[in-house]
Amino acid sequence: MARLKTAVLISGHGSNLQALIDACADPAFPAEICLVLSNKPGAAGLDRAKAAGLPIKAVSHREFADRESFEAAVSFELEAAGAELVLLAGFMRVLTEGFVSKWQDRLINIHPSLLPAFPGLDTHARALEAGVAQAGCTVHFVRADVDAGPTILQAAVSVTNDDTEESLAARVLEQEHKIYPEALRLIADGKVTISDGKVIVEDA
Ligand code: 4DW
Ligand code: GAR
Repeated sequence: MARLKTAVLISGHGSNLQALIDACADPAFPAEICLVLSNKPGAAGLDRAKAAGLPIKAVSHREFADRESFEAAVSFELEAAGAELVLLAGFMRVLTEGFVSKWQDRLINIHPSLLPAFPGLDTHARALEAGVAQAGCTVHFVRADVDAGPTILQAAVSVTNDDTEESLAARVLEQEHKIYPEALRLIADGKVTISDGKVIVEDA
């Protein structure tokens, strides 16, 4: 069967991208990466993609007058690459309603907290400050409201007494690297549907 053509949007380090690259390296995996696009031309993730022999594009938001024209350029590249699904992996530009509706239900993000807890930045510091016993990460469909949208998968990690922001972030990131490829597999296998604003995962 044809593999689902997936584009990955990044801004930085790209460790989640690497997990996705590693998963897609298995010819039996139901998705393939057709493009890695960064809004930051120097993003380390672009080197990871290049090393894996994947098509890359840098579309610097700084070269556009407004978000809409930046997003039009991003959509152009996604369509040229034949993307059927778009994964945000540490992509740091807010996407407006126009882009989100164009890619409605084909646009996914990973966030380093158990949403709806701790949306936004500095999630680990805020989780520690709040004294939660469980932290984690969420793969979700993207909506115009940031860090909102139907949840596809979550993984929890226990917070320990001696956790720091760094130690907690590292344990959560390990889980991110598991659930993002897992979510991609479920989507590519056609096992993820949205009903009444909530995700239904077949066989889950
Ligand atoms: C996210 C939310 C806000 C900013 C950056 C990232 C989370 C993931 C995400 C990226 N783009 C998105 C989402 C999302 O969940 N929903 C939508 N689009 N619609 C953020 O505030 N970024 C600012 C810039 C930061 C920078 O360039 O370093 C910004 O002004 O866009
Ligand atoms: C990841 O922890 C991801 O969940 C987070 O940025 C990091 C990117 O790391 N995303 C957000 O905070 C979105 N709001 P990576 O570049 O190594 O994949």
